[in-house]
Amino acid sequence: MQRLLLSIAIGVAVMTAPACAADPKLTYKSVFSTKLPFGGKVAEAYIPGSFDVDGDGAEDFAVTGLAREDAKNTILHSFIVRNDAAGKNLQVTDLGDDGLTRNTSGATFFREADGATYFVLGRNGELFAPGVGRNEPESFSIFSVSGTETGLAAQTVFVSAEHALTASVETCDVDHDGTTEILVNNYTDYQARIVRREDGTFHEYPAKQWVFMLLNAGAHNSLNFADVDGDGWCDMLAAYEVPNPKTFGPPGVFQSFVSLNAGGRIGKSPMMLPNPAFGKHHAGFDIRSITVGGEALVFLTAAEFTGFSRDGWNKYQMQVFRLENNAFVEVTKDKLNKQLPIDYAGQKDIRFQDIDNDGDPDIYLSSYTDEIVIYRNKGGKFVAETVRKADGRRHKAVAFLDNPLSKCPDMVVATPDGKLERFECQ
Ligand SMILES: [Ca+2]
Ligand SMILES: [Ca+2]
Ligand SMILES: [Ca+2]
Ligand SMILES: [Ca+2]
Repeated sequence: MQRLLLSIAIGVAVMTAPACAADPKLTYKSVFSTKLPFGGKVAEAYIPGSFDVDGDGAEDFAVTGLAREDAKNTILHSFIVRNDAAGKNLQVTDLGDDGLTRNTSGATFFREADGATYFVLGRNGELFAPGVGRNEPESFSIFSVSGTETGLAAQTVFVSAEHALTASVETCDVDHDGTTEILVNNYTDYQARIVRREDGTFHEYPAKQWVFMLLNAGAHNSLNFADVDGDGWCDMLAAYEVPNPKTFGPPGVFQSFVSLNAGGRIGKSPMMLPNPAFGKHHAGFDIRSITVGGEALVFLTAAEFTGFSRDGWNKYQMQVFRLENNAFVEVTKDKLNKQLPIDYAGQKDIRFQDIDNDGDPDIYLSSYTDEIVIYRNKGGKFVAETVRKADGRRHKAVAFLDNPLSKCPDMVVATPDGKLERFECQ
């Protein structure tokens, strides 16, 4: 009898073990797809921002594209899309002429204290070489966005008269006065600007009133805000793409740094990130920061530079740093279980979001690789997991969108053939 009970106990243990697995792999089911009217030949699609515009709990998002390399006159439409929580639907709103772009490296949503919600779209006309595409829309636009019964509505409230290659747009209330500062950075004149709403209209200022920056050393492909030291004020993170912008020659000194906010102004003294993984010739792309378990971490994608061509960037990888005694220490091997195969790194490639709904931030790392892979946060270590196998399309544009009716965030994918597909978490 004793042996029989033991057998039953073992049998139960074996049978229940798989069902009790703490964190089964995420699975997604395709529930809807639609064709986007880009109006031109698209080489890549991007999802550069997400935000719950209409306040129904389901995150909405933006879609832009990169025009095909062999179609110099092609400009593309940009869209904001309502992610309908209850239905199997995606409602697409075209941003019209003020959203036309050949490429974009930066876009973001933000909401002011009075509830007004805006979408800022950087419109970058460059086509892989300096000076090309300068006759195309080259600006940035701000749209007032809101929810309606049929989707989202967008109205242009500002178009910059400056003509510069917009490298990024990021937002933060830098000085805590209740008004959001929009930091617009560009490739051509290296003078970043701040745009902010005052008395109901938007005004442009030199960024120096809010941000001391190293402006002349190179193009900041990535400037971001995050509170790295936990004092409640947003700090600035920067990663250089090419430190010699005038010649577009090989980078000489890699610079990637964090500047802390001191009483409403981003400080003068940058805290450099060490970069032991590369030699002299390399560059930083995206740089982001989150706090995990009370510990501030900075994530950087970087690559080695071997020549100014499309094949000139190699050894893409993500590095992780921790702030210790006012200095950054690389902790990549402690925080990532492996390097994902990044073919190309660009803006907004590192995104933090709780993708598996366990309360801890996970990471989606965008790339040109075919699979869709996330890093799941397992006790502070980020472990790679493939959530969609290769299907022959390059998945640059992927977003995980909070949806109160789903088990975990929806996955939305925009593909270079102009399709937009929504997947539900099972
Ligand atoms: Ca919504
Ligand atoms: Ca402010
Ligand atoms: Ca801070
Ligand atoms: Ca999580």
